[in-house]
Amino acid sequence: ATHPLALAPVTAPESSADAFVADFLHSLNFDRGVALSASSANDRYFALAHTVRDYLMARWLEDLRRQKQSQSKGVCYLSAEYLLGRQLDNNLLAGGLADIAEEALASCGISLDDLRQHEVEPGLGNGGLGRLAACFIDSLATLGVPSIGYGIRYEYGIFRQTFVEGQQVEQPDSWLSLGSPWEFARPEDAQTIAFGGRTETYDDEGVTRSRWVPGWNVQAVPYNYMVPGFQNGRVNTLRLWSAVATNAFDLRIFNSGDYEEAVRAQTFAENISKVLYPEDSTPQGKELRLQQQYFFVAASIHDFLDNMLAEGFDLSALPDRVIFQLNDTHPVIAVPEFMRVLVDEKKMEWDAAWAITRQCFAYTCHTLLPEALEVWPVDLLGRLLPRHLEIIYRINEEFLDAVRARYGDDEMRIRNMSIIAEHPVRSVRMAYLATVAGARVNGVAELHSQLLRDKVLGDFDDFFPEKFTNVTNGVTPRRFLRLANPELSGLITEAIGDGWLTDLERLRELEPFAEDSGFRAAFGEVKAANKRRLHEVLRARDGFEVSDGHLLDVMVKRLHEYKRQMLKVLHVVSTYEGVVSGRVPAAEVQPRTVIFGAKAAPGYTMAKRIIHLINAVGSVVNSDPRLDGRLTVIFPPNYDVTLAERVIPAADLSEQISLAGKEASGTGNMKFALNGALTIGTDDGANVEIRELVGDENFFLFGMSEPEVSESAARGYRPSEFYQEDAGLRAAIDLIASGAFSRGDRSVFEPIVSNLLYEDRFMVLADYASYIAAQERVDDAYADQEAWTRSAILNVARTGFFSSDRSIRDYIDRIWHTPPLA
Ligand code: 26M
Repeated sequence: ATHPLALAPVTAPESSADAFVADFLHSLNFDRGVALSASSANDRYFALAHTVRDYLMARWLEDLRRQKQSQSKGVCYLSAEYLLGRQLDNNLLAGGLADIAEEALASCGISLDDLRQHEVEPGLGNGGLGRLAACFIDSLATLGVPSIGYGIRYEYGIFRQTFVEGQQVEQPDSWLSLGSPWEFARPEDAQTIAFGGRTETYDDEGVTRSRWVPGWNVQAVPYNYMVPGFQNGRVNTLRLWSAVATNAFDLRIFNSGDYEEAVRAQTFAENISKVLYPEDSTPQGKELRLQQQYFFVAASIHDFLDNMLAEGFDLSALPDRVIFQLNDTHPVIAVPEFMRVLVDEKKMEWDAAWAITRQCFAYTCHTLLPEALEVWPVDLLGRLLPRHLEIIYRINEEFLDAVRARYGDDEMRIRNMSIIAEHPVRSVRMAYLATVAGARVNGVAELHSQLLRDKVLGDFDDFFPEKFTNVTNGVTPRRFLRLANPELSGLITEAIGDGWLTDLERLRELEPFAEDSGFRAAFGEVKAANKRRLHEVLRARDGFEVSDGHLLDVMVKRLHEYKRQMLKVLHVVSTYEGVVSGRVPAAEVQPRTVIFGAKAAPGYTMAKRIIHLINAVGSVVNSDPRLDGRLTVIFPPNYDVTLAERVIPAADLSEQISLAGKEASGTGNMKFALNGALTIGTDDGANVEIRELVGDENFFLFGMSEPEVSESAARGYRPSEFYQEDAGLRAAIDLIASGAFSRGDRSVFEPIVSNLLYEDRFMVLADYASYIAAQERVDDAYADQEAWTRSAILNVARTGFFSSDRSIRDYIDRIWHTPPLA
C-alpha cells in the first residue's frame, strides 16, 4: 500500500449483526470504560454512535485523500449556521446500517429507539438559512461533489425556548454538555487568526506596500464531522471552528504579571465561538458577531490554501480549483481576506488578485427585507480589521470608477451603488460587496431572484446582468421523507419501487395512484398513523392531549411579523368568536387542531408579544366547553429539527402565509408538500413554484400578489379601513382588545391591537378576508376525504423538484461548474 490507509480497510467491516454487536460492546468497554450491565443510556448511545462512525471511517479517510489528490475543482460552502438536527438516524441510514444496528442492539436487550431519543440535536442555526446549509451538505455528499462545509462550532446553539405564563423564556442550549460522539477535534490543524492593530506602509524592494500589524490573536481549532452520502460510499466533511486563546496572547499578559487579566483575556478569546446569535433577519451590528464572521472565514480560507493545494500550486489557477459559496452576507468578509492573502502575503499585483477573487466567490442572498441587509459601521470594522477596510475602500473606488465610466457622473446612482453607505453612519454594505465581488449572485426562489434584480439590487443587475441567477431552494428527502416519514416512504416504494430517494422527480410515477382507491386508503392510514405518533410525542414531551379526527393545521417557522402568525391567530379567534357569539353552531365547525411552533429573537418585543397571545388564545379556546372540543390550539415550546420531523408528516394543512414579496423562499413549505399536506398560502417565495407544480386545484391560494402589495403601499395603506368595513375582522380584533384572552386586562395585548390598526407593516388586515375565505374552502375540501387524499397524493407526486439534490445540480450548472468526482 502506498498510503497510510493500509491500516483501515476501505470496505466497511463485515456488516453482520454479530460483528456489529462485537464492535458496539468493544466501544462500550474501551471508549466509555463501562460494562454493558453498568452502562447508562448515554454510554450506550455513545457506543452506538462510535460503532456507526467506525463503519463510515474508511470511506471518510478515502474521500479526504481523494479530494486532495485529484486537485479537481471543489466547493467550499461558507455558512455561519448549520442546523443539522440529530445525526444518529441519518448516519445509520446513509451507511445502510439501520437494520443491522436494530437487530444487534435487540440481541443485547437494547431498544434502538430509546437510544435515538438520547441525542441532543446540534442546533447550530436559527431557521431556514441554517437548515438549508445542512440539506446542501447532505446533497453534496450524495451527489459526490468534492466539497467541504465550513462554519462555527458554537458551544451554545439556538436557545431552548420555554414558556412561563405563556411568555417565551430562553435557556442556554448546552448541546455539548455530555460531549458529542460525532466530532473529531484536530488541534494540530489550528489556525491563528489575527484581529485589531493597525496598518503600515513599507518599502518592499522599491515597491510601497501596505501591511497589517495586528493587535491580538486567537486560535481557531477545527472539529471535523462526517457528512455521509446516501448509501454511495462517500463521506464528505463539515469543518467547524472553535476559538481558544493563543499561548502568545496569554504569555504577554502573564509576563506582565497580571494573572487575572490573562484569564480574562482567555475568556475574551473563547467568547468568539461561545454562542449563536439568535437574531434571524435583523442584524444588530454587534462587534462579537463580526469577530465570529471573520474568525471562521479567515480560518477556512487559510485551511483550504494550506491543506488542500498541491505542492507549488500556481495561485492564478485557483478559479479552476475552488469556489467559495457565501451563504448570505455573513461570510462576506472572506472577500477582503482573500485579497489580503493574495496581495499582502503572496505579493500578487492587485489587478491579478482581483481577477482571481472575482472568480472564486459566489453569493447567495436569502432575503428581501431592507432591515435584514447586513451593514458594518466603518469605525467598528476599521478597529477590528483595519487592513480589510482599506481593501474594501479600494474595491469600492475601482468599482465606482467603472460605474462612472459607464454612466457618467450620475451622483445619485453612484451614491446608491456605493459599497459604503454614508447614512445614518458610514457603513459597509455587505450585500453590495458580495455582489461586486461575486462571480454569481443568486436568489433562492424564482420570485425572489426576480425581485432582487428588479428592486434590492436593481442597479447592479443593470451594471452586471450576467451575474444574476436563480437557484430555487430544496430539502433533503433523506431526512424529511425517508427518516421523518418511514411509513409513507414504504408506501411509495411499494408503489413505484426504489430509486426515488436519489431521483426525487420519480415521485411523478405516483400520479396514477391518486385515482386508486386502495392506494388512497393506505395513504390515509399512513397520515392517521403519523398523527397518532405525533400525539404520543406531544404527550410525552409537553403533556398535551390531542384529539383524533381533527384537521391538523400547522404553522411552524421563526416568529416574524412578515410571516404573519397574527393572521393565523385572527383566523382562530374568528372561529372562536363565531361560536361563542352564537352566530355559528359549534356542530358546524370543522374540528381542527392548530399547531404553532416558533421561536422569537430574544430582543424582538412584538414577536414575543405574539407568542404570548398565541398561548393566551390557546388556553382560553382549549378550555371553553362551548367549542365542544372542535378547536384546539397547541403551541409546543422549543420547535426544533427533531420536532419538525414529527410534526410535518402528520400535517394536513401547511400554513405559508407571509405577505407576498417578503418570504424569500421558505423551505418548510416544501417539506409539508412532500409529506402530503396541502398548502394554504400566498403567492410568495417558493409557494409560487409549489402551486405551479401541484396545480391550482390542489393549493389554497389567497391574498394580494406582490405587485398588488407594492401598489397598495404606494397608494398609502390604511389598515383601519379594513377594520371598519369587515364585521368579522372587527369582532376578532375587538375580542382581543377586550381582554378576553388576558383575564380582562386590556393593556396586555393593546400594543398588538394598535400596531394592527395603525401600522400593520405586513398588511395582515388587507389579506384577512381573503384568508378567511380560503380557510372556508379548506373546511369544505376536507369534508370530502377522498378528494382531499387525492390532492395530498398529487402534492407528493408533483413536488420532487424540491429535492436539495436538484438545487445542488442547479448550483453546479449555473454557478460552480464543478465536475463530479470520479
Ligand atoms: C444576522 C446578524 C446577526 C445574527 C443573525 C443574523 C441572521 C441569521 C440568520 C440573519 C438572517 C438569518 O437567516 C435568514 C434566513 O433564514 N433566511 C431564510 O432563508 C431561507 C433559505 O434560503 C429561505 O427559505 C427563507 O425564506 C429566508 O427567510
